[in-house]
Amino acid sequence: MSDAATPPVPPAPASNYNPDNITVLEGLEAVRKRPGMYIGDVHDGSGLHHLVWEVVDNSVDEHLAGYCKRIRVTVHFDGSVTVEDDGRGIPTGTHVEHSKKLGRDVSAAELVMTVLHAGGKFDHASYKVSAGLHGVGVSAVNAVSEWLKLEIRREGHVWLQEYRKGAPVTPLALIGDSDRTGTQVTWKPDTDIFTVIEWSYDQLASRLRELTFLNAGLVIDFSDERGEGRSEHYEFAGGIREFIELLNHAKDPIHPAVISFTAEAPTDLGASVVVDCALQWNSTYGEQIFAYTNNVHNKDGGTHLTGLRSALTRTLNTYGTAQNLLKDVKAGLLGEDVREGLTAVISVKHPDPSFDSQTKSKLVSSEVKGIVETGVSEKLSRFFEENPAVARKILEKAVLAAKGREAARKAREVVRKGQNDITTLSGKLSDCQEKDPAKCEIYVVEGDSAGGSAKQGRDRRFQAILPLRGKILNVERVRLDRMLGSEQIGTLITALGCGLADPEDRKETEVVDGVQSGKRVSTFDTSKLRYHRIILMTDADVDGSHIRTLLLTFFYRQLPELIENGYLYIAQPPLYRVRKGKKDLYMKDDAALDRHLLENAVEGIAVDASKGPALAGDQLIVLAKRMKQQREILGKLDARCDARVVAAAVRGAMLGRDDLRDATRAEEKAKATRAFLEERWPDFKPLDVVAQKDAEHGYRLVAQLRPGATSRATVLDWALVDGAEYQQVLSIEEDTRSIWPGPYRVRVPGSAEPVVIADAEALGAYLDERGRKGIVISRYKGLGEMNAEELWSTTMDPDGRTLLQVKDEDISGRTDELFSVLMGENVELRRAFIEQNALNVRNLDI
Ligand code: 0RA
Repeated sequence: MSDAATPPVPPAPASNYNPDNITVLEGLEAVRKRPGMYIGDVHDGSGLHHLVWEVVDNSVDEHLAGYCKRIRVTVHFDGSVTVEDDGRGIPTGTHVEHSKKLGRDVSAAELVMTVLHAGGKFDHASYKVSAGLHGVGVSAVNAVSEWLKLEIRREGHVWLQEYRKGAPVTPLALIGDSDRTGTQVTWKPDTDIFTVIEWSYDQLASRLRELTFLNAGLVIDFSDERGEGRSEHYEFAGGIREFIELLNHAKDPIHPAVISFTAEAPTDLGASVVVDCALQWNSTYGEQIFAYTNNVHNKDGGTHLTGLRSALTRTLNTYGTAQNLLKDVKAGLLGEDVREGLTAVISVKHPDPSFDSQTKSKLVSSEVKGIVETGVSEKLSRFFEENPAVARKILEKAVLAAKGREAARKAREVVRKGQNDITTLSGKLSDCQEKDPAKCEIYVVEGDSAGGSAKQGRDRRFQAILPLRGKILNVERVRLDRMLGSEQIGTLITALGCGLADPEDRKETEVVDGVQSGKRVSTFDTSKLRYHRIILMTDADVDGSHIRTLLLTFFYRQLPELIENGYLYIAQPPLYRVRKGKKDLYMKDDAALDRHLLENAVEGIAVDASKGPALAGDQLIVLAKRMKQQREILGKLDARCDARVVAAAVRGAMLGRDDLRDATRAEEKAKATRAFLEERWPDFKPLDVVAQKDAEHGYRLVAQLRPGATSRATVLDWALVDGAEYQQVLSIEEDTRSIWPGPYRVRVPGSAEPVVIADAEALGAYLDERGRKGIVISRYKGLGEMNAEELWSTTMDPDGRTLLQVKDEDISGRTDELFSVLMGENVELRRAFIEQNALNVRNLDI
């Protein structure tokens, strides 16, 4: 390629790069017109997160084809996302067939980015298993992006192409050399299409972790550059065995090693069906089985799950009978007995699976049941023969479960008989007058004193109060029969009125030979529920969050239907009271407090800039917020390159990414950066700031230190300057300079002389200080610190309160793990967790 002394310089972006690509882009126009059909709901976040899965799935396919080991996913602070892999890289060469059709040279890469479903078309052989959820391809992501950058490393070179709303705005240009290979896509979802761009860390993290488990050997790094910044490294050589270890890590396994096996069966479709299964029993009474087909979770199970269940029941009964371990259970073990305390994953790779619906929630390929059942029965029987001590423990557990089932049935009878007798609640429940459940609310309140204020403060027409004394029984650690005997839980169940579902009813109906025998049925009766808002109201301290977690555990484990129907809420008492003179204001969180402080800061003042209109009120707030954001981003970037160097490049040189593509411009910017550093931080004063050649990307600026000077890294490279964070710092700088440049004169009421402030940075600091003048902030610790009137107006009045609805999004991921850590038998883990979170109690919010 180009000579070493002159790095390649791609042409500057032109917005009309491709006048003749209308036909290709018609497909993408369809995606923009009906995004819901291609990527899902654009309002509730599901379509948004699908974008990541669509891109990541391509990288996972590259892994399944044997070429990609590592995937890196980064959420940037502005809502853009990067997915990078070390696969072969999308081919960059001209695609002959399409080029003929279009009458111009077009690369395979551009086709992948602009033609629906093109991703796999060029290379069928390596796409044995498609992980794609929707399978529309990266081009659909491109279509709904405000902008997208594609960077490919392949055959020694680095290529870059940029797009806007699906259309290329630059050609695929060779920009440097690299001995690595891979594909990197960065895009920003278009706000014309998505109403909210809010990435859920937990949703992304748990799915990426799951993908790593399901594909042994794959490594995924995830980082979130928003806020404080967080990151995860996922690498599980043991695959789903390690998944089981994690699911059980806060529990108490009854046998040390996870049992796992693989079975393979040929099909007439060419590729065979591969079954991976891992299981381990623990001392709890719950059951967790996750079923997957081609990396997609089938939340309603299907033929693989049915096969696994049959194999378990059959194998345990056969082995138990042969070993004379079932004398006490005459009728034999039921499925639920053998699955008590079981954690299992069944993962199937299938060349052509069928599902009951587009969401792939249930696998219906009938041949899979037999393949799984035979495979698991054979391997588990052999395992039992070879490990008789482990087999005996598992059988003993199942026998206890069968006996407990009988005891629980009796206990439930007792509760059933008593549950409709609301008179037993007198003295405990303060009921409301309204009888229509849709209009009724029940506040479940921690402790008698807060219960007293709530009783006085409530609107008794539709708000009921149920105070709970002390800590309720830890429902994770006790068996159903004992839990139902607890007074606190009994009172709660009676007050709700809907009873408890019989676990028998909650069992899934099964698919037999591809025929679904019926929908999930339950005699559990939500129509008897007496309140459609069940509101948990606990203190914002460690005890309060513990009690809240206990209650959530109870609902999550025993009454999940109430969560699924959206009946469960968490009250949000204010966190701060701001007192100014005699006036009190309440703030629900730090963001609200910050907003208030800013309003206080700008009250009554006006600021003259050296150019442009005078600033007051909201305009000042906007400026102050942007200055604060600029400071925060600089603080974060400090981890990658000394913030002083970054600030100097921005304020002293206005260094932009295109400057790094040109030797002369890079040199000039380096000088200006050095001059700013010398003047602003004379102590730091580097020896020099120079422009160096960068193999992969034009140039980079490097500050060279004096001997003895200390600093973090001092390299400003393409990745940093082209990144969302630096770009934001730069754009804030450009805006303030062009619209409201300093120095500033602040006019303060009652003072004749204005306060003169040199630059925007100092103005931000001045406003920060002014915001705290004359006010007293106190942080609430408990509900008991509020009187009835305060509690009503801040937390219970439907016109002024905020309620957090409890959602049940993530059964396989963090929610369940969190419950187990907090509620399980492992005291060490629990203590560590609570200590870790004590200073940050709101993290316990689920
Ligand atoms: C088409 C053909 C080949 C690879 C890819 C697409 C590919 C796409 C993506 C999207 C994200 N990461 C990706 N990695 C690869 C085959 C290339 C060859 O045969 O060398």
